[in-house]
Amino acid sequence: MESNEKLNIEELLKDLEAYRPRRRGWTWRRPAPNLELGPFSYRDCSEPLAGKSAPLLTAHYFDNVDPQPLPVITTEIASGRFEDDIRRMRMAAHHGADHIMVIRTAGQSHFDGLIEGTPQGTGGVPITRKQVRAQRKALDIIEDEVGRPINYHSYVSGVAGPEVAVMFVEEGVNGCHQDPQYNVIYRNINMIRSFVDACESKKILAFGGLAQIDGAHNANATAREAWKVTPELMVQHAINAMFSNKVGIPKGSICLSTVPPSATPAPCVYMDLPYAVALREFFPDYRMRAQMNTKYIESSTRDATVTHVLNLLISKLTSADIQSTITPDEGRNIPWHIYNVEACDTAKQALVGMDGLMEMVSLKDDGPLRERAREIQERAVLFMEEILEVGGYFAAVEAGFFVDSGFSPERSGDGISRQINGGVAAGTVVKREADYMAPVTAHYGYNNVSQYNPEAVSDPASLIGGCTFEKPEKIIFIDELDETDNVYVRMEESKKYRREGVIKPEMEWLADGVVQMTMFFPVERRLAEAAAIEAGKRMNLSEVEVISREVMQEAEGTRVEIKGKFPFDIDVSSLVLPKEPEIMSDAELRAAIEEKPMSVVCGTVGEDEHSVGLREIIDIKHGGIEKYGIKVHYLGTSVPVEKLVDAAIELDAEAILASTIISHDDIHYKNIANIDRIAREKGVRDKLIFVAGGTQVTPEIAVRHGADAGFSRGSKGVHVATFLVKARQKN
Ligand code: Z97
Repeated sequence: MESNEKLNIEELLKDLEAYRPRRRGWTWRRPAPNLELGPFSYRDCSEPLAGKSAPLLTAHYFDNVDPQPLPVITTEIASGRFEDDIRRMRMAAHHGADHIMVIRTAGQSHFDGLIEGTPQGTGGVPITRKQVRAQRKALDIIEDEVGRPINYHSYVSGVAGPEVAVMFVEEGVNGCHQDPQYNVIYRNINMIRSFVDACESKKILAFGGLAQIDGAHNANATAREAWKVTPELMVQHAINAMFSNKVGIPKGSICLSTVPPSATPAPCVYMDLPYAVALREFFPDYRMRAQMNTKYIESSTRDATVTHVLNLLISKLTSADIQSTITPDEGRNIPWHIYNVEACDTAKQALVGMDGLMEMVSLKDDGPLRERAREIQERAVLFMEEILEVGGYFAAVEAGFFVDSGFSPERSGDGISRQINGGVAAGTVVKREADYMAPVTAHYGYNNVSQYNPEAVSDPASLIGGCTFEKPEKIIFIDELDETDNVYVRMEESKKYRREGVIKPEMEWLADGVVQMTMFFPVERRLAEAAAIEAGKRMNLSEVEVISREVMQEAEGTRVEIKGKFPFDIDVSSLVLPKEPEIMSDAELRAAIEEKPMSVVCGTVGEDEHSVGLREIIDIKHGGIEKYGIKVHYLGTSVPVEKLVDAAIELDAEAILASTIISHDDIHYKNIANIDRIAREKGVRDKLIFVAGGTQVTPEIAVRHGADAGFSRGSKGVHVATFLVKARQKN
């Protein structure tokens, strides 16, 4: 696929029935120590992308290098419409994401079985086979484009967990959240059922080579005072990590969350770093996934970004293996394309910016860091001992041990309690019948195959000629079940925006019309919010809502951000595009001047004391033409036009740059014409390049009056330098 070509979703959905994933299992980035890219050396980056990507904004100053940090970078995309999320996945991949999590608040765990088709979710995407297959297929195309494998991820939760796990392995999903404690605590699914199901799920995930992310960090997001649950986080991790490993998932595929339990104005690094260090120390062979703070978060992107960067500092100091990037989106609850992309860039920028940090600093082996880490570990051990004292995990859950906001062993009594015999699907775990048989690959425990054929014990699926893991053609693909709620119906509604050269602004769904605006009103918050909504309505926006506000000063004013829907279509063919100014690269310009030096004379002509505009065009400090090695003779302001021409002759300059700001009686154009005339009279016009500039100068009119080029408002040194070098080449 060419990078200037759109992903064709209709095409993608064709022949899905026959689509098979290319591989199973998770992929880590490959380290590239001592990487040389452009003018720089990097110490802890990964292999650069082999294909297309979107480098950081400032990369154009540095040969457009696009170093990729070592951790896998996650982005969470699940807007409710998987067909639109696919486009966002491509954007995110170009900005450095190689772990795409389809995980939000759809409440998949409330579904009691596998669902089919592509119904639209609210605040998330229902995980169906078709949706998963279409996205994996799209990611296969995207990974070819960026030149790096992309991990696709969702979650194995709820009563249908094992079925979902099977479907994930069949469909080439590469990672998932799987933690029975999540079912128990947050979804009140019966604990016995959850743990039995988890055995089966984990066995399947182990077979498929998926990376598993624990659910412990949810305690942090739920507890009233999140920083106090750090001992419990370790306990929850210990339970799920050891359980998973015993079932067969290798330690290196089990990812624990170094979740930051606090945010500024708390002294958050002082509080969060010991937790991350404690976790690393306790679980040395496991992988660390740096989840971000999602609890103490506001709807300001600035605020969320600073929080994210502080989280990234912890990641750097503790060598996180996977880096999450959810904060700005989750905090604002506006899961929009731009925030996924921005957060991926934030992670890339911060991690690359901290490249090599650990060669210069190290974590102290004594002092508060180790003491605090040790304290969390000790409290975690005590917690575990208490669990044993009350009779084990299930009893401890009943007793409300978990998500209690006390700093264990203190307890506040506000923990979440669930009953051993209660919850969704209680009493559904039954003893296997005597003739039970499970002729499948990857099954937990006894499958009674020998009773049917002793030779099939090592390959139970051979009894049925292979299961869907070996024989994907046995998978039954159900396209759509709901005639009114499916991808085709939705795509029909937005058809014209896909084909007919009509566009609309968009934040998450094609042609959703959503725009965001920032404004400031010199009044207090409530008034400012009301005024912002009124302003939005008068700008023809519908469904106007305030999404963020920040008081600058109670009496002096408030910053308000609104969203609303723009009601018009824009016909692309009706748009007139201004000509793009020609720009040579800095290196090209420097090389051209080095090869053949150039000197110019310049000044503001006539009775005109303006100097700033011309200074900006020439001065090295502001990216003026001096920067490229052009020698500039600046004659000052109110320079008589004749003097400018004489100076050019005397100094053997190649060009005249005349700045002319005052425009009454068209004096600016008259002066341009005068310079041209005098140069002709003196017989030097052919040898000189003559450039005129000023805020009121229209380039075409300047040329009509005798200049070789005119430069108006917005012109920069690089535009003038490019013109000079090209004009000289022509001469
Ligand atoms: C993260 N931002 O990066 P339901 N299982 C586990 C979970 O943690 C979750 C679900 C299932 C977060 C992810 C919150 N976590 C968002 C262990 C969700 C999803 O089907 O929506 O009930 O569960 O980890």
